[in-house]
Amino acid sequence: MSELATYLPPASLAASAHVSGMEAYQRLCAEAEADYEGYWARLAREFVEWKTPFTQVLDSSQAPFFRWFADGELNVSYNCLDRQVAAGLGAKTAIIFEADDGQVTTVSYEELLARTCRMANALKSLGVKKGDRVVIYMSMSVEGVVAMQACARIGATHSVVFGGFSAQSLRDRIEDAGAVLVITADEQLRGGKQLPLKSIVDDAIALGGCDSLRQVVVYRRTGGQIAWHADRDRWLHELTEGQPSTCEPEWVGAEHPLFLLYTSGSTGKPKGVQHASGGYLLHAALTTKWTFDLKPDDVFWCTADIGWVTGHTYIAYGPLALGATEVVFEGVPTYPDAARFWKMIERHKVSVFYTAPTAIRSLIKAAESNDAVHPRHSDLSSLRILGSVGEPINPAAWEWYHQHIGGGRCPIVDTFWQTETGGHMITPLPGATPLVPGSCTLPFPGIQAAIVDETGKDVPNGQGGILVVKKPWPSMIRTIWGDPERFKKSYYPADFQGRYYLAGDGAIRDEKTGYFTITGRIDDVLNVSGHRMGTMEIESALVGCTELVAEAAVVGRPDDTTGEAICAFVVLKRPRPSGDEAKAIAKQLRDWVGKEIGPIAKPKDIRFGDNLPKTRSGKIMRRLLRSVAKGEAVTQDTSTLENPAILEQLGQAY
Ligand code: 6R9
Repeated sequence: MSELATYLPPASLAASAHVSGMEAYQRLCAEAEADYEGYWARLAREFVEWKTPFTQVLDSSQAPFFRWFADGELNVSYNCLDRQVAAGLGAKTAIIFEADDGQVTTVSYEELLARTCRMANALKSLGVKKGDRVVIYMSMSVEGVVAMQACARIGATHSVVFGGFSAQSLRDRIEDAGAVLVITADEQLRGGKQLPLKSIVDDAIALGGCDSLRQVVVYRRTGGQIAWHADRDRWLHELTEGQPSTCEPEWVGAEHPLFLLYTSGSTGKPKGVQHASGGYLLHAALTTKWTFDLKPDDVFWCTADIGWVTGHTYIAYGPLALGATEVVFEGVPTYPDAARFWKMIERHKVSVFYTAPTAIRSLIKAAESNDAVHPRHSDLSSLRILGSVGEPINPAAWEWYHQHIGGGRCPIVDTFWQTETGGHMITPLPGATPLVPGSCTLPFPGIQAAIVDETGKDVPNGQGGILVVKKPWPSMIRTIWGDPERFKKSYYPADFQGRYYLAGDGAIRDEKTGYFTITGRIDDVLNVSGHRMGTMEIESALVGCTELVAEAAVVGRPDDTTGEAICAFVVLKRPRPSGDEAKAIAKQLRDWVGKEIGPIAKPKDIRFGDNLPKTRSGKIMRRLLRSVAKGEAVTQDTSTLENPAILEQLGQAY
């Protein structure tokens, strides 16, 4: 890695950056090193407005259930909205919303505050109280952000469920969270298509088990036909009509759960990652400011969906906590054509653009096969900083992004972080860090990232190992909702005597620079287009198709566009199919998984076998399946394999 080109921050950007030059970065790291709690306390006072100032900083008395600023009181929505209005930013544009069909609306801070208050009052009128859980199942919209802010305002804990998840997945999350209310929309618009939302909520409830749920609030987006259950369904516009545009914020303790967000783990059902209010808000605001060097005149655009953590921290909270102007986009990057992003950057004069490698890779492909959608036809001169998140960005995609989108002048911040970490953990700072394509470079100041071996011992640079964080940080996961034991086992395992946070990724540091490169998950979690998917989840969905499937194993294989692709090996309850029959069954199973989990979990490849490769003790040999999935010759030792002939069969196409 050290022999690869490094890109220095442009001098003009470095000169005026919030963190200007490597010495400034190192000073911050040294400050945290010298007085860890003092460092975070200083920033917490600078970035968060407290109703009641905290006197405690880090409380480790119940480790690994760490608490930050616990006796402080605040309101997150107050910090994002009222604070800006009070500072004279009421008329400033908070959100530039571009709809799927290209229609643009802007919302000022004043208006966003009024809409948040009306929705907060509406929720209160339905009896929603502090601590209640509210599921938000909406697509990208101003209302989605308002719903999150309104929950924060009244102290309700939101749990946003990505609009692409199925009724079954939604049901599981409503049940696990014990949600009292779901906020949804009649339908969503994506790529010119009207797709269902409310009917999926109906299906989720019909599956049973949502006993805690009292009401469903529906935002009218398309006006499409939907079924109505007068006893529980309420239109959002009817509820908010006539509600006062002010609402006293509910002051909560810093540890009050701001949100739950379900994410895939290596085993079992998705886990409800619980985040607190104070520490989370601090890191959201702090990282938005330093990592993106955000200034008052910037137009920030994070292309993530609010259904993922990136949309929480870098759409719903971070930019608003700084009084920034941000773009919120309803649609998809390929509609009406694959120049949509570039045209939007030009239209809205976006200066900081944050997206995922999978989007970049698919837009490179599109631009290479159709010149009309190439970014050079758009004026991208407003851009100053680019960002990447969700998965490793391969150097070729990095270089293209740098040259064709950034015009060779914009630093790319490759931000490594997770749902559990709340915000950036390892990332360049654009006015300080020399960049190496493919490396997320160095820890954010104050974050004690390290690489260790299986016993928790530090490994030297140049030698790969397990990525850990040695000290707790303010925006870290607090627990897994309803399952503290699983929290401990997943993140503070006994292997490291419960001392270190285990990220679940492997990493390596460069021998000379000490730069981090993430080498991928070390558990059974796949990363498909930046979305986390547990292989076990997909396997259990497949074997849940009891009419057809006897056994299934799921592995990932590298994919040029999506990073990893899902490959499923299936043993049917009928003889192994071939030709058209195999194709038809594969489609049926893909649709089944789409229905069980959501379209993002549909396996790209499905192979059929009379059996799976197993050891004599009956364990599925996944490492062999990974080779078969890649289409490479199996070179590993197969001596423990009970039925070697099966590998050839599983490798066959149909
Ligand atoms: C923010 C987010 C987390 C997992 C993480 C890692 C992968 C995220 C990355 C990256 C390499 C980066 N990941 N950012 N890998 N470089 N810059 O994506 O959260 O959905 O929880 O996924 O994504 O494997 O462990 P989440």
